[in-house]
Amino acid sequence: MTIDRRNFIASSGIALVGVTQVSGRAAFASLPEAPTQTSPLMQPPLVPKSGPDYNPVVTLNGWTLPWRMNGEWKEFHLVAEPVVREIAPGMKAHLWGYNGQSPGPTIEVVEGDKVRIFVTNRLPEHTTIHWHGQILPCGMDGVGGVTQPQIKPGQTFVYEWTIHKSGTFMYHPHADEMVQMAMGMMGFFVVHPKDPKFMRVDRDFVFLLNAYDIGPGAYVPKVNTMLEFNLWTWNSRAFPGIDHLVVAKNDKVRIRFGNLTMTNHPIHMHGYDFEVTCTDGGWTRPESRWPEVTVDCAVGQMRAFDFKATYEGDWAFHCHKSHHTMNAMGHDVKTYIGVDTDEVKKKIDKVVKGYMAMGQAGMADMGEMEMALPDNTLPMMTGFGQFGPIEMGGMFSVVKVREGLAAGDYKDPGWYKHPEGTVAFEYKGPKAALADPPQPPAPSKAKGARLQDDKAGALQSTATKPALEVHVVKPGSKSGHGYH
Ligand SMILES: [Cu+2]
Repeated sequence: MTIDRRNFIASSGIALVGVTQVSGRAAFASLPEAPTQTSPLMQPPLVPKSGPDYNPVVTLNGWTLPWRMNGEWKEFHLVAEPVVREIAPGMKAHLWGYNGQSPGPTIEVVEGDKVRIFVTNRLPEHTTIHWHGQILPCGMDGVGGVTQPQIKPGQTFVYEWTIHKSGTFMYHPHADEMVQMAMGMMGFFVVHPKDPKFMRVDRDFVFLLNAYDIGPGAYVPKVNTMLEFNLWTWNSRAFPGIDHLVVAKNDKVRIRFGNLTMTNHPIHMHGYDFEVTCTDGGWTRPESRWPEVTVDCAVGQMRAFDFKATYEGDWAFHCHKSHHTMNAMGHDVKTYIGVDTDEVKKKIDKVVKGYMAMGQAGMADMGEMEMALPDNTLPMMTGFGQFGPIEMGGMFSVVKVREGLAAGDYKDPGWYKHPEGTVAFEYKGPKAALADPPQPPAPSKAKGARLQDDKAGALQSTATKPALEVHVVKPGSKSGHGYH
């Protein structure tokens, strides 16, 4: 069936706006195609085939939304819908997103473009889209109740505006926000400068910082969580599922990110200093820039930094909050440093088979152990590099700088081959006499261990004289660790 303009506008809920007031409100013969993406892996950048030239961005573990030209309008079609997202190999989450993925596809346009974005709602509840950072007519701002009615399930709304400025933006719902963002609804929005030479780089990576609270073995995020998130992700992926950032030596590189979690993230890159060149407010003035190796990205902010890839290597790139570089299990583990857990293990093993006392000498052993986990659960820290376990999770990746990569080659080049004599090494000469390090005070004489756990509760009555407190580590137990 062909939809004429009158029917279309009425059915899409924008009948209240006078048609003559909006010059671009042309007749729509049909909705643009709404491509979907099933792969959680990085898709090749979308090189522009017409219009102004620009270097397209690369979305970590994501993709760019194709568009069609309709007269002078660039038309996109976003579909808000339930999706299944692989957070990392071994764990899938049932989220809400756009066009088959969470986050939704990256939208790329050029300063001065006339943009028309169709938004179809296939969620079980209403939604809207807010175009974070864009200068646009107030009625296109996407705030449910304030600038438009909510988009009900089954409805399609149309957003139209002329793109005023280039820069780094995002989109997200402004309807039932806590739930919809906790479920993964968000996407990146990049506007390239009209002048192809302005601030041009060779490689331009984008991702959104997001977080989930998904219990071990579960598939759906707890949407009422305010601070106690247990999965810290970039584009809904946790290490080791996050793409490496592959760049050629001497490339001009930009990394852009936006924060839609409920806490700040100090994003740190090894091996380089960089300068923040863009925020969601626009390009920073050159005289306002200074060198950094860590840039904090507050909630609802976006940052882009630039550097020249002078130094070859595998450079760690991560959030500097160390509990944001671990996955769900780590949040329930207590401190055992300096505790002799052998006796306790024997006792607990009678109640909880296979109980492991972890962390007597720190927790590094968890990076390597093959622990039995519930289905659909990521280990707390994991991943192997060329020198052993990486002991990371969450918001962690590696910037791989290599000589001689072709432009547009984003394939993983493997681990860096260090030139001889440039890797830290073990000293094997004579040992120095060192004083014994101080020890924490020994616990008072133990006759038994006090066990703190529902299942171990029965044991507690038989155990006498509590001496050391042991928490049985099992999936699903919840221990608060305060504000993030
Ligand atoms: Cu963080």
